[in-house]
Amino acid sequence: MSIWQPKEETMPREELTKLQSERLVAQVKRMYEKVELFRKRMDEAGLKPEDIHGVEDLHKLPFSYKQDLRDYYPYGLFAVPMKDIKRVHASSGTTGKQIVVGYTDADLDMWANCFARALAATGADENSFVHVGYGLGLFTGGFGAHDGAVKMGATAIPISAGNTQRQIQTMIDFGSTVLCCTPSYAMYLGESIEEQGLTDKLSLKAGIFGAEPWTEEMRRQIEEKLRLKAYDIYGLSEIMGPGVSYECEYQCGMHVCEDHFIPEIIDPDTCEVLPAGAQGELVFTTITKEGFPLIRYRTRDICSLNYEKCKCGRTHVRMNKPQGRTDDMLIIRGVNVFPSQIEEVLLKIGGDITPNYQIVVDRKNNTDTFDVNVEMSEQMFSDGVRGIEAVERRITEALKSTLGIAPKVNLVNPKSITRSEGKAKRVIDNRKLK
Ligand code: DLL
Repeated sequence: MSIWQPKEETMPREELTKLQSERLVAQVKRMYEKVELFRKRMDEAGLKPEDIHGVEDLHKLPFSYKQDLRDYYPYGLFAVPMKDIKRVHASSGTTGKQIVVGYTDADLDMWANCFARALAATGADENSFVHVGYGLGLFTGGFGAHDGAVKMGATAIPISAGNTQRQIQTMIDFGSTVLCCTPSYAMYLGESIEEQGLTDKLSLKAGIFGAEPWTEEMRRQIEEKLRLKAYDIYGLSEIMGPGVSYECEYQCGMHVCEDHFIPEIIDPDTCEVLPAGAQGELVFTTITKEGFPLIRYRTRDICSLNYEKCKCGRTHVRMNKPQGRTDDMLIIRGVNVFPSQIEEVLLKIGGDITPNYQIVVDRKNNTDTFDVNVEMSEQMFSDGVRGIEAVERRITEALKSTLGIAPKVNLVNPKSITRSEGKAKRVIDNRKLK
């Protein structure tokens, strides 16, 4: 597979650390001058830009949080005049006010190159047809993938998300070779294509899927249904959107574009920086962004970093698949539950059930109720739904042994759980309303 920017992506670690240090020092200085909140936090910590000499001083710098973006909504954290901001994106998230981020020309160019790195890592080149099935709009997914495809010189197909039938027709007629969308939508497309017997008509070689957590088992199923190799890609609006990190052909973690973003793993409770390999909260510092730079941004994503050499030749550190978010974790009857644990169990069971599920949590008589609704397979449905209770019991047992508590499992009809073309909504927590 080719490497899009070999000089940057294979830079020896020593050189990379030097580059990061220079960029960090300059970024801190610029932000101290231009961003009021950052200056205030530095002053409160008794720090001056001159105290930061390189990456070895990173841990001294103050953290930043999603709440900061809400407090300074919409443009209060931008570090350049608005005339230099060429595009804004926004993320609504699942709770709270939307957040806004802005990019200069140089930022957009950097982002396009990062996504092109991810494309090149799948074997894509100027002869590829890149089907952009992420939403094109304020969400960063669509434009990130589109600009990356254009930067590479491939043919971009900016179809955006939604209208499954049109997606399938376009994919077949236009000869899409790389599919970019969320893994849950890829699964949905795969199911629909399989049902219509159109699998043979596809020209797909690779898929670049991200924006939500997904398991290895889901990867296997998507690969089987769409006959492609599925790659993971990670990003978040606050830092850049898709392409902050991406998988290479060895698929053993996602290479972080370390010439632009410095990752750290911290203990979310004590805020202490953890050693390489330890699992904790991912924190990012942008070191080249002009429009909306961030220092030590708390992503809330839980993962670990691997600095070992990768067989692909890239020297950039790999982060493993985020295992969930510190704010995604449900506490049900005192037990920590991550939606990804449930997905893993359902995928392992397979057979009569699909991995389409929704968790519904509520509180009745001061006790948490915990339901997991799972769609049965078309096969089971057409067989007349025999043995439904036995299957529900089997799932309950499997979930209980993984989670430590037993949910009430309800098998529901195929395709009855609402799907969105974007991210899947896996959790309904009605306790928050009470
Ligand atoms: O989801 C950016 C993106 C678009 C990434 C397309 C990849 C592909 P946000 O909407 O701001 O941005 O959501 C960011 O989504 O903090 C993670 O919790 C989650 N996330 C993103 N990629 C992955 C992934 C985009 N590959 C939040 N695996 C992040 C697991 C992911 N979680």
